[in-house]
Amino acid sequence: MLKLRKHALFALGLAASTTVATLGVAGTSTAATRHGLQKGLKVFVIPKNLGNSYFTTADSVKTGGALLALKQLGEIGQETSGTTDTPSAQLPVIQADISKGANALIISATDPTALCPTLEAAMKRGITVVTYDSDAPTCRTLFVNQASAQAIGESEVQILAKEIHDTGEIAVVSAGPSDTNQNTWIKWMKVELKQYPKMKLVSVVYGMDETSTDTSVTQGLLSHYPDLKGIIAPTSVGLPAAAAVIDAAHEKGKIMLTGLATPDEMKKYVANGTVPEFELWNPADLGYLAAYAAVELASHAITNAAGQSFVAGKLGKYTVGPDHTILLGPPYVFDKANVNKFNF
Ligand code: RAM
Repeated sequence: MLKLRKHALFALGLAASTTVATLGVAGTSTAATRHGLQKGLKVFVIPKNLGNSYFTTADSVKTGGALLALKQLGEIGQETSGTTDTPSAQLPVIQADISKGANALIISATDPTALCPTLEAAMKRGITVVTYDSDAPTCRTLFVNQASAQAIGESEVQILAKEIHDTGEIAVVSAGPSDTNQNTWIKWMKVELKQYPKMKLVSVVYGMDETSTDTSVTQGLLSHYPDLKGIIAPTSVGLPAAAAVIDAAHEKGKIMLTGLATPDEMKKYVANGTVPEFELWNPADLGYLAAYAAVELASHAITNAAGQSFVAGKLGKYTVGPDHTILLGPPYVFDKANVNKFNF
């Protein structure tokens, strides 16, 4: 079993981000000249859907995300997507971005395969395809992974197990049914659950990263499973929505909850005990790193082969690992003692 650790360095990195970012700007432009990164590239950042604050943080200039890195590198960056977490909403946007002359696409995939014919055609035309947050493993140049999927799946189960004393019925409130990231984490949760024979996963429901759907599927779980003891919501929209339902139903303490979400959305639920612990990574760093990787690849400064490395501005040096993947870092556990130190 993976041991849960709190990563002091991560916290330090966030606290120090303003200073480091300032230094990073100067370092970046030098690196750009030295390594011959192209400027003026058209780069589209395509989250699963628009209006999700996790992606706003990952992508925006003001949060230090993907569009800031693109601006610093002299590229033309734009965030585009559909309004629902589905491949049918995301696909036409990707196709439109390609027609607009994209040099690179940075995508959080709503499906591991449905986007592939379009993405493969794009790569044949020389467009760099980088996935971030959620992968399409067979049809991209590189995946920028926020944290090991195995570590996320295992640690989510471990947190809930601690809260319900390893016993009882549990459910998962996920995002879209074909989202690669949530489905991979759930796969690892199921593996980890084998270590907890008294915990039974009774249902996986899909809230579509929409507060209203997350709310109704969580209410549905409460009425269908009167003995439910715990919920894991590995989605930043689902976890606060599920927490609000548990609060309103006065199930606090009877049904324990954990998952993945941004600290700002969870502070009140950590303070009132509804969600004692949850996890995430730094979404802005994820977007920033993905943007650097896309520009490095589109400029042919690196290839996607294991061992290739580059300096991602303020974040420092990253190296391509196995399966054409770059790893941002370990997941971070938030609780009462640390959650108020974060502002995103
Ligand atoms: C939602 C999205 C995203 C996921 C986070 C934790 O914002 O589903 O893909 O990584 O939650």
